[in-house]
Amino acid sequence: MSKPKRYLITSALPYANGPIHIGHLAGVYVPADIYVRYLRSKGEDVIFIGGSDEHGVPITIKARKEGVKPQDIVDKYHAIIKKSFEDFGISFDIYSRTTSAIHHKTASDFFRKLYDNNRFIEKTSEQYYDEEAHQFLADRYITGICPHCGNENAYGDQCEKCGSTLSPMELKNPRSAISGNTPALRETSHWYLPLNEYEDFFKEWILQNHKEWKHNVYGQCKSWIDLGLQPRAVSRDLGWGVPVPVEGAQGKVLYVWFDAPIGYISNTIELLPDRWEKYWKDEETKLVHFIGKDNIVFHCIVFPAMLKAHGEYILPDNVPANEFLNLEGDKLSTSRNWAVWLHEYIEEFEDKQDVLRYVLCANAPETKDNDFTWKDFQTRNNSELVAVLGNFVNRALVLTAKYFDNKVPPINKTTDCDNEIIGQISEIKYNIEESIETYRFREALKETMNLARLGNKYLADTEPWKLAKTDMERVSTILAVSLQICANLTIAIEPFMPFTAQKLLKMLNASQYKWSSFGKIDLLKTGNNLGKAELLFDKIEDDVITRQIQKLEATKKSNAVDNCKPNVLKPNITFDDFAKTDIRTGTVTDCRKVPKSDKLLQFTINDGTGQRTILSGIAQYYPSPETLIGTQVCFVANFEPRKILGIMSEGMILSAEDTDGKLVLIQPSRKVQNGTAIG
Ligand code: B3M
Ligand code: ZN
Repeated sequence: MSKPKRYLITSALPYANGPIHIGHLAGVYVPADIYVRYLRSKGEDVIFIGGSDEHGVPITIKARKEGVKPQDIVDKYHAIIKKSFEDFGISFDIYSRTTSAIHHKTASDFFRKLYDNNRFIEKTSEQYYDEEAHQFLADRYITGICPHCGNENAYGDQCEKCGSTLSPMELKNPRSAISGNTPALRETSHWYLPLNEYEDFFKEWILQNHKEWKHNVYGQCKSWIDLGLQPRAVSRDLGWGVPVPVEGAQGKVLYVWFDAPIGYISNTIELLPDRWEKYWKDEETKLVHFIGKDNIVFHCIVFPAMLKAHGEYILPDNVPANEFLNLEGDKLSTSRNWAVWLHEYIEEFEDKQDVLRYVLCANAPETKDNDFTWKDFQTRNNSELVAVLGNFVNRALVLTAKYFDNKVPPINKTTDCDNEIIGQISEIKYNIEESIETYRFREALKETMNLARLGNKYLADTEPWKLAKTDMERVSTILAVSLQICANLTIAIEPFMPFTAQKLLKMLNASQYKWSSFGKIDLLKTGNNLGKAELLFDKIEDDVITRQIQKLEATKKSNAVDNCKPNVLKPNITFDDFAKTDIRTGTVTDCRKVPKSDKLLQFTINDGTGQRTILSGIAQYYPSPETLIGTQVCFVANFEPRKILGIMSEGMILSAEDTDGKLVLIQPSRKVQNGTAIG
């Protein structure tokens, strides 16, 4: 398209059924944020839309498991996710949610318009119904035997054991996950978007006119189109979502993938109630969706078909979807807790948001799946951020403090070497622009670091510390040019590392520059005082990395144990079997971390007859163990004593594991005598 008048940038709305991790950041939010910050720096008219996706079956399943309402689940995770984005500087203009009243109205009106214009087809089919729970069962709510591998606990949409995609009708011996009963088949009718009618349009719009889209995106679209597009149901029988605004459609809601992308529109309306249409309905707006590869079909085919069916909206100019990020060689997984959670990272690496942003961008899964390893994280921090960027800035500032009383010296004696360096700044600027504008953020970041490399090389070649004895005019020029490179760096790094850019600006005693100033060497005024030089980055030591790796190893071990645990109830036992276990109550008289262990707490328990020591592997869930002193716990008193890390543990404290794998102590609901038998 010719130069756009304005930009509308969206990033996938994460499901509010869990916190977010590095995979989300690397795949979607860091690239989107880089793009947006760059456009803002260029003075473009841009809005950045985000929000939580709060409908859909997984949220209802989680709520049911936890015995709470779906609204409680989304309230909890929306807040956690929103905070993570703020912590990492993802600069949304709005971060809203699909349970908002504006969204319900927008999605409902959108459906109604398509309905009124006969854009849907209505079809009746048989679906499983739970007669005890009085509801139709979403695919995930039906379990049964996988026809391919015999797994007894396959879901109606997928077998997690062999990975096959299933439909509920294929399951042998289907059961309702709600009541456990065999479901009945009942007729139900739904509305379908006839994607098949748009096939010619997609052939032209994507296959002909968007050959510039990333290979992975274009390739996925092409294979969908080549396979032939099918009508897609846009409603579901479910009690959680946007109600279908049609008479007689009680108990039906819009399918989550119908309402969620409309969330981009709703959130724009919420942000700009009077001006939102300019962004969505004017051909001179450039709309870009940042997403992960699993969302490609919805953003390139389903949502555009919806927008086209509506008729008033523009279509995306690009959908630069990324591939997936793995962690230490394994697929990131929420259910297996195989992730680096952002809310945990920020606690453990306070003020190192930019280090993670940097590593995730430098290693972004732009063209293929990529791996995040803690070793690589450490290396990139120590030998790139500290040794290249931090080192250059520090040398320029420290030398200026030493020779020029911390004031910007004049450029008064240039040589070819200076001029060549100055020329290269503009070249780097051009390379960064070209890369960002074609969504090659890794390349852009590499070029940005080249600016710091250039600075280091310049100082190494000219050696101002040696010239200080003989030629202060040269020293003045070299340090002035170096400081101007630092000022240029604040512009270059801002999209990638906004916190560091601010820190550096403060050290230079300057305020933020626009992109148009990039390449100039008079950004800092001669004679101006600089601020205090601090280190931009600190070295990350081995023990910090070892601790993170150990944490993952512990996860791996506990996953292996979980996998061995049968999914079904254990065989019956007699009362005599049970009576062998001596479970009692006791009061915690002391509780502390076991040195050199991340997992273990050492309890001292008053068991009614005296004090006993018991170790329990729950340290990570009770970060302030001293608060447990005075509370009562339940423990197995006749558990064979054993020595762990040199400490004799005399029993086992009872705890339960909740759905996200966290352990919680079992405690009497009111105080009872110490040593009381449980049974
Ligand atoms: N919530 C899926 C996901 O988080 C979905 C994206 C919606 S974007 C409109 O990957
Ligand atoms: Zn299977």
